[in-house]
Amino acid sequence: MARASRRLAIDVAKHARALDEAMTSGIPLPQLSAGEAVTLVDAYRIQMALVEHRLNRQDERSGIKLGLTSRAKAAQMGIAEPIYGRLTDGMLIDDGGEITLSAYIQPRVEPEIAFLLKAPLGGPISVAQAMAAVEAIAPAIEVIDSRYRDFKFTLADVVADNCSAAGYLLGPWHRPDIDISNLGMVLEIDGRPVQIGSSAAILGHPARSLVQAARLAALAGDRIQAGYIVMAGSATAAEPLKVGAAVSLSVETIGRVGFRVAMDQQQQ
Ligand code: 0L1
Ligand code: MG
Repeated sequence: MARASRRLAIDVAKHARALDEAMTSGIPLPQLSAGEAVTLVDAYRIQMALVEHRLNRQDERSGIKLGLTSRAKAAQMGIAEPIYGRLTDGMLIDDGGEITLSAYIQPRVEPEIAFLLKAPLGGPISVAQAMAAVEAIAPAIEVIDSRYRDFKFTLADVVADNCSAAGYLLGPWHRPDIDISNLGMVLEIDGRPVQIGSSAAILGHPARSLVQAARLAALAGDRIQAGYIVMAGSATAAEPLKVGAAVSLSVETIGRVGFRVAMDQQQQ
């Protein structure tokens, strides 16, 4: 007689704790999926529990991020599916500020567009409905960092690791009626362009990231609230960060945002 195959329930708290410890200790982990089968539903449950650790250390929720929303990112990471992560205020880096590499494991930067929401988002919505919920738009940089060794992961691994979320910067805010469908984006390190792209590379239009976010929120067990920041995802492949680097992003029409990596890597 065929035996019904039963999957053992995954230990969500254990995996969330391990990922949180990897972040705080700076010691990366082997992939979760190497040890056991992890579904996407499991992965979003681990992500939620992982972010609870930050919230228990006094962070507050500030928004969400979409990842893997451009072909360049999908090709770089070998995963072609938009993913949903959670942002907290402790991840915010001041525009013009400085970070230390010792606070991260293997950080990279990505050129993005950010939205500030004035209304909640959820369910199946159109681009026009998504844009009606937007208060403002800004050029933005995301700092990503994988808690897995060598930045190697499956879709479920990276979702569990909160989509590699580590930091984000916001440039000047603008009214949302600016046409953001095809804005030139230049990421510079030490004054040299290292990634050049267009906002059109973000799912064809960055507002489509809002539509995807609204769709994925239920799967992620999350609610997208008014007042949230939404990072739309990178227009290009990510660039690794080095000691002393000056990083800036210029987005046509909407301006610049940037920061510096400290020379002295002692954590402040
Ligand atoms: O924000 C992103 O597009 C990255 C999502 C996770 C994949 C990665 O770490 O590169
Ligand atoms: Mg990103």
